[in-house]
Amino acid sequence: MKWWREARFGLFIHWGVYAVPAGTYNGHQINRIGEWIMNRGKIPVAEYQAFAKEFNPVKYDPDAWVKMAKDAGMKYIVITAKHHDGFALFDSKATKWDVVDATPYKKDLLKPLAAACKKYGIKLGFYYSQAQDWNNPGGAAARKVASEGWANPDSAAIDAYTAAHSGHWDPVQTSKSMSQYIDEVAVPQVKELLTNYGPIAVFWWDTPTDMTDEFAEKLNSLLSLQPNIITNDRLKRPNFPGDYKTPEQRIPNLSELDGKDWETCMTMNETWGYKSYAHNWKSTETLVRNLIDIASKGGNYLLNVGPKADGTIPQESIDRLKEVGVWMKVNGESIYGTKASPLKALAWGRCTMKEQNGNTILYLSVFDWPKDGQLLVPSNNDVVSAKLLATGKSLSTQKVSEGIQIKLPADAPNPIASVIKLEIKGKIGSTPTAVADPVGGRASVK
Ligand code: FHN
Repeated sequence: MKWWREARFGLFIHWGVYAVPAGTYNGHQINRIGEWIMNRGKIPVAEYQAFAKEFNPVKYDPDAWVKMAKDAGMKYIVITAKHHDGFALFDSKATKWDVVDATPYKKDLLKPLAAACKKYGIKLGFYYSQAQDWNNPGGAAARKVASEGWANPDSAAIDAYTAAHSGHWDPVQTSKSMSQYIDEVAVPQVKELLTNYGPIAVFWWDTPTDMTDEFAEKLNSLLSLQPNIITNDRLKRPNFPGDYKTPEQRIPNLSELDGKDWETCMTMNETWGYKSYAHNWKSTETLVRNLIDIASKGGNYLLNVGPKADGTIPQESIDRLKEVGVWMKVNGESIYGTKASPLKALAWGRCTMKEQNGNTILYLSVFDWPKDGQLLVPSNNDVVSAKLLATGKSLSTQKVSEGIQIKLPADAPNPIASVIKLEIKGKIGSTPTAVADPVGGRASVK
């Protein structure tokens, strides 16, 4: 887990055939996340598979994708090798429902991505939907009420069918058993992913619908093909906890953390897979502050992009990642290899920590620049040095009864977050009265 704990920031990529309908089916905008369009829209298997004929990512540039992640300050990438629609982004011998056999593109998408990751020193992880698979017969389908997808006049009949067929809506889906699906599709595909793409750093399971411990063990045992691999906690609960927990679309409160490793995965807009009309983008300020907030609590941030069917990433995502990279270039040392804040909640921002040569380095990310130019840090320790990362300029400090007071310049170097590197003697001692948390639970998610 060492590299992962130091990395703190990764790129999630949700990409597949769902990028073709991009949220619209038969003229209806289908509600909720884009990669679920087949299930939410109750699209028959043959109709959905026809979308693959239009999946032709001729503009796919894995080198540029990986460079984009690296420039944003990300250290690893996790891509949907296969999502719930069962479509494999790789050349799979286990099924024809893959990019090579079912699309005009006909080329493995993961091979060149693995090569680019190697070139740029970025770790590669595979997301794999081990249980849900709506196209390969026998795969599971989480049951969703039809009318939630769109005002389908046939909703009542469809719902009766899905209730009687464990969530499935097309007879083809249940033409094999789940046990057959596990043995004939999931096991061979996981083997392919663990043998054909060089070193794989992370295996990211998702939604253990209808999984059994027996199925899970068949998949889990394959991980020995990559002895250094780490996995998340979504293979099958509770007996396969993996290496880290995965809060989704939210940053946990301090009270929820239990000492286990964790990673918050999050979208930049309101969907993982591309939807042409999803424009509710988080600001760069939110993204940077989320990353800082997560690091201050000892977690990782896995931030998603949803590429289009032509292989391009939405410009809004590219722009934001570029801006996050600008902040990371100056302030990255306050994120990488840091530990959770030893201080209680801080009114003006967040704190991360490193322990070095018996001393403690506190990285103080100031969100709300104090109007009186004085930053109060609730620590009794003696100060070794204090400086602004943005300018390298030393700052004067003074010990007061409530802690250490740092004198700041009048203006914040960065309105999103300005970082002060404060080195103090020894380990953090008793913390005098901590300042109340104005964010209220500090669970800023948006
Ligand atoms: O159902 C999926 C969803 O489509 C998406 O992949 C997210 C990412 O964490 N995981 C599942 C929901 O928890």
